Amino acid sequence: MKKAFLTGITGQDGSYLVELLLAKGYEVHGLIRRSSTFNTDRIEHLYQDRHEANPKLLLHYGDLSDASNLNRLLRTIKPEEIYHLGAQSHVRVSFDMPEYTGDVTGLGTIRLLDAILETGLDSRFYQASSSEMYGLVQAVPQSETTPFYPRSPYACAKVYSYWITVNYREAYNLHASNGILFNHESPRRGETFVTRKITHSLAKILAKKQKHLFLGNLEAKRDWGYAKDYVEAMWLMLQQPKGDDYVVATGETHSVKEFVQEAFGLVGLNYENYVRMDERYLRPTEVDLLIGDPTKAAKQLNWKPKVTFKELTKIMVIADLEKEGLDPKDFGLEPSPKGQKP
Ligand code: NAP
Ligand code: G4F
Repeated sequence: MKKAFLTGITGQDGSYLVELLLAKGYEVHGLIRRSSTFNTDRIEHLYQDRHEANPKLLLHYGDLSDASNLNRLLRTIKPEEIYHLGAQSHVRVSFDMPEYTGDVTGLGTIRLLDAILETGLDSRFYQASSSEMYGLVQAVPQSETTPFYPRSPYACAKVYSYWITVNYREAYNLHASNGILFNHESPRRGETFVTRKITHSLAKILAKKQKHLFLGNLEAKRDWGYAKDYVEAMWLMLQQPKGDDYVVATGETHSVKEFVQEAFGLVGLNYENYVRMDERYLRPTEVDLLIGDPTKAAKQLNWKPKVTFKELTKIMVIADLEKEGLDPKDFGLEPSPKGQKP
């Protein structure tokens, strides 16, 4: 039985990846942070198997700022595959906490890579790189050969992590890969990222618990895909004979305004009656346009996104209506599939 170790297991991507790995028969070990409240909501349905702890899902306390803990965990677990998803992942917040973001999102990666070297393991390594690294884009669309121009402390930290992963692959012959993932969303997306903020607020507006939705820049464009599709690409990268770097994207771009329009339109509302501008959500430097070229992933990994922009918006709107106790049928929408956590 293969063993995988995940950082960021409690996050959006970690929760979908652990589902995929358990379904493939892996024993999954995840790093979790000690918190004064539960932070395992997204994986609770996997951890508890008929009120017993799932023997194939093991959680370990730790933190990306704690190198000795990471070393100890790798030495004892000896995973064949490591998926490094943990990060301070919010771009706007990285302007408020630049040093912390550099430490966790940047140096956290070297702590993990060094732990692989020091323990002498030949674990395969996945680095969660980001389309934010393209920032002020130098080409349209962006591919594996497009130069980076980061526009936030978060993106700068991710550029460091990208290059240290390449460097360790070349210097120490590690099987290490960068997935340069463009934005990917789902009903499990954190509520402060724009897509989820929109669908969550829409449900609250319909439930009469909120009057307005306050947003920043509506003109920014993103290449939005579905998180469940994207974790498959991560797994595929670690099944290749050698480590490499891949763009994972849909190849389509839409503005924030288009997303709001689509979401509100699904329930018959005009977004202009609800959306208000709030300067607090603007960034000192913005990333105006992202659109990825996933040709290499399609050719080498045989990976393709399955869910379209409109389908993604619908999945998220329906899930948030249901969370608010509203019936999607009342708005002409089909409920989420039964027996699956959206
Ligand atoms: P997310 O939902 O924000 O999850 C981040 C995870 O990192 C959480 O499990 C969080 O733990 C953990 N974490 C944060 N600080 C940590 C620390 N100091 N030590 C240990 N763990 C820590 O992010 P996501 O959307 O799943 O994204 C996964 C990864 O892909 C991130 O590295 C992100 O930067 C990158 N990425 C995401 C996208 C996207 O569109 N989603 C695109 C490109 C790249 P808690 O639950 O305890 O907070
Ligand atoms: O949803 P966002 O916060 O995502 P952003 O900044 O693109 O970053 C996400 O995707 C990256 C991949 O490219 C990841 F690496 C990163 O970890 C994260 O997952 O913002 C998207 C756009 C931005 O242009 C922002 O200015 O939406 C705009 N926006 C407008 N109003 C807003 C808001 N963003 C947020 N979070 N909140 C708003 O009220």
